[in-house]
Amino acid sequence: MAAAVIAYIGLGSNLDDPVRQVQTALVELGEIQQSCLLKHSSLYRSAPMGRADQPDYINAVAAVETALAPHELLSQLQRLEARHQRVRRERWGARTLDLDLLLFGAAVIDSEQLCVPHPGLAARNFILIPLYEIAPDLILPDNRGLSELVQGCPRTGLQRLENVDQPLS
Ligand code: A4P
Ligand code: MG
Repeated sequence: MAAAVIAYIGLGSNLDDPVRQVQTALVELGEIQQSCLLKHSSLYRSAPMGRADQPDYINAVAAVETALAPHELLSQLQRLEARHQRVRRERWGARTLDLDLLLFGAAVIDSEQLCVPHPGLAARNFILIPLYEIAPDLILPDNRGLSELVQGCPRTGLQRLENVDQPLS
């Protein structure tokens, strides 16, 4: 693989057997070209952010080593979402699979299609806690330590799932 970077991907699903959607997506992340799946967090159940009248989400975070450029990786993530029959209806509404590019090495990107670090990263417990599980020493591009962010992060509505298959373990 050419010069590779570690990217962190947030996975979320709250429709059509969300645990299975996330487990399958974790396997599929490992099949992306010029990339390999290094680690993933446990699966977590989380109360919905946004509209309250939607099912709970299943969330997880994965670390992928990739030689793709950030926009190429985003395209691959969108192809995967499409394979899970993700239909974009409304912002923050229910979905079969949402894949967010949370971090791409130390890159800071602000283009029309891609904003990295993901703007919701520091404010969402369903991203911070699983990310901390797999990368406790991570420093964000703005030099904030992940551990500091996690300390100030309430765990309200978030529950780690104990008895589900974890594709890499
Ligand atoms: N885009 C820009 N930056 C990125 C990035 N870093 N990663 C663009 C992925 N996409 C990025 O995304 C809209 C556009 O954002 C894409 O075309 C891409 O070019 P989208 O996935 O179609 O839209 P969305 O997901 O409905 O909106 P948004 O604002 O991305 O929502 P979020 O932030 O993904 O939130 N509650 C719980 N508990 N758990 C969840 O996972 N997720 C959401 C969706 C709402 N509530 C949730 C959860
Ligand atoms: Mg999204």
